[in-house]
Amino acid sequence: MKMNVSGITGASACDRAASEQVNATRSGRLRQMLRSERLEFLMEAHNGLSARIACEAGFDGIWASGLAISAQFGVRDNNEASWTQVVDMLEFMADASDLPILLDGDTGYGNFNNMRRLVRKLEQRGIAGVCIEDKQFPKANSFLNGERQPLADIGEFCGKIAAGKDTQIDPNFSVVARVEALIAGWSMDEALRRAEAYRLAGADAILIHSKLSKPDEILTFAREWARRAPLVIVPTRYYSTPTDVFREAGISVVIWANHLVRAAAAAMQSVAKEICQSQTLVNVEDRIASVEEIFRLQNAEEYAAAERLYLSARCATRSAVVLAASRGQGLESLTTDRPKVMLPIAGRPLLRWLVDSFKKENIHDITVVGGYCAGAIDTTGIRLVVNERYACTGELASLACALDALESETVISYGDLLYRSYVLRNLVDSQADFAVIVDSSPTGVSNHTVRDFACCSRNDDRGLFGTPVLLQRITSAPPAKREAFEAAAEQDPLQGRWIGLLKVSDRGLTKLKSVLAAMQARADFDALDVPALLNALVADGAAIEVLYVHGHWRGVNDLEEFHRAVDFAHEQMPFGLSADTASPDAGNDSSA
Ligand code: SPV
Ligand code: MG
Repeated sequence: MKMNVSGITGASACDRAASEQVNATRSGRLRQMLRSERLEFLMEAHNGLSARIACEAGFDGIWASGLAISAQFGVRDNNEASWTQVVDMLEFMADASDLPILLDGDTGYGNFNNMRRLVRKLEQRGIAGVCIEDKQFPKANSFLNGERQPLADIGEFCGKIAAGKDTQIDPNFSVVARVEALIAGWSMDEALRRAEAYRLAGADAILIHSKLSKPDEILTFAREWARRAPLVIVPTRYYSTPTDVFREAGISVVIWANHLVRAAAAAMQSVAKEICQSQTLVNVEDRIASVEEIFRLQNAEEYAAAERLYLSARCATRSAVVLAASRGQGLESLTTDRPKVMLPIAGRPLLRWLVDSFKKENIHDITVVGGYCAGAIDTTGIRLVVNERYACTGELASLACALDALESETVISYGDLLYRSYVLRNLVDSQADFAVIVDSSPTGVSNHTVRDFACCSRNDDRGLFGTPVLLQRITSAPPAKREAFEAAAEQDPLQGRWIGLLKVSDRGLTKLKSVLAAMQARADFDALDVPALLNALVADGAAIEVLYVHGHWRGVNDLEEFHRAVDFAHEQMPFGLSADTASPDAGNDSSA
């Protein structure tokens, strides 16, 4: 399957703009920029992040500046970074945006042979062109004692240009020849003589450089040159010149050569100083890019989309939703200031037991739907969403609040459950689109609570390799109708009790969402619970696999169940950790 960058949700405008120009190669676009009648601009970038920022700002091309790349490495612009280190950085830059990149290739990093190898490697990495300057290796930046720097022999430099042009495979790859005569204190005639020789040797454009604060010599050169080949300039020193002057002089491309690395340095200096002096982040937080903005620039959203597309079901991220909006009937004395899910059980809130059990099964994306006293829910390791209407709505309304979190295989769980670890493992291992845990033990069936009884296609034969069992319906009966309910159960025997755990596969999730959406249109939606959803799924043709357990879990629906859950939790403690020593408030459960 081929994944188009633009086909992924979250691809930035930068990616989209790039993919729309898919027919114009990067090298083709750079060549167009050099040849176009308009004045064009290249923006300096020095790593993947700055390349992306240049792209998002709207530039059509990038100058991979030698000064900026060496500076971001923390070394001097004297060929201290090796050429392969530069090329490695170019690869990140080319990946971060689809803009054409013109590499500031210094002197070509050696002689004609180094130039040949450089061009081959640049083409392999999708770089659109290289600019080489007529100095000697190792070069120094033009603004550092430029006049003391020896120029290359013209013949030797022409050979280097020709070697590059002969090596390129892509006809649009550009070699720009940079004339340093004016920097080194030579005459205008020498600059023009060199430029002409380089043009004849095959250069696609001439970069004429000047260190003056006025554009005079550049304008003289341009007039004398008379558009024999595209002219490129770097107005770092004569920056105050109105851009229209360059337009009128017939310049093809202006390079803004070092402004992103300088901007970054200024911002980093100021922020580092502020944090160091104030020993707090509070003064800088609002003045710097948010962490979310960094994620966006890294295209983190695309990763999430690709993960959904490519990770197999078994290793896909799994999520869990815990329905924990209720206070808990019959538990009022324990839940004056916290929801049921925060009741301490053997020293830990019920929710912690659940979260730990999920984490053991590699489920780290955990959404808890709170309601009653939601502010008292410990949000460590979970995402809390709140059903604001918890007081007058039921479980399905809470589940609907968490729908956004449902994107991959999901376990939906009541918030008042404790179970042995194998129970969740079996559920997660199920290959079915829907699976539920049903307790077939007598306590499960004849528990004094009266909801969530399961009618299944077969009894629990407690054999290891039974045929798959499917859920037929979940039944509840209010206490007042208990007898009638038991009578009904005799004719239509119940196989156990659904314990409140449901697993839904990626595929099942689509169905669940559509069934839930249909139920949301019902007038009685606010009163509906998860069993109603399970019944609606069955009615819609969903096969819900039943995984039987025989005890080994506890619900917490009233005081008596709460005490039994505490005992159960103590039994689950690791050997050697007695109930009394396992945690500071162990043993306080009944008084909590
Ligand atoms: C660079 O950006 O590295 C250049 C331009 O070569 S300049 O620094 O002006 O020489
Ligand atoms: Mg340079």
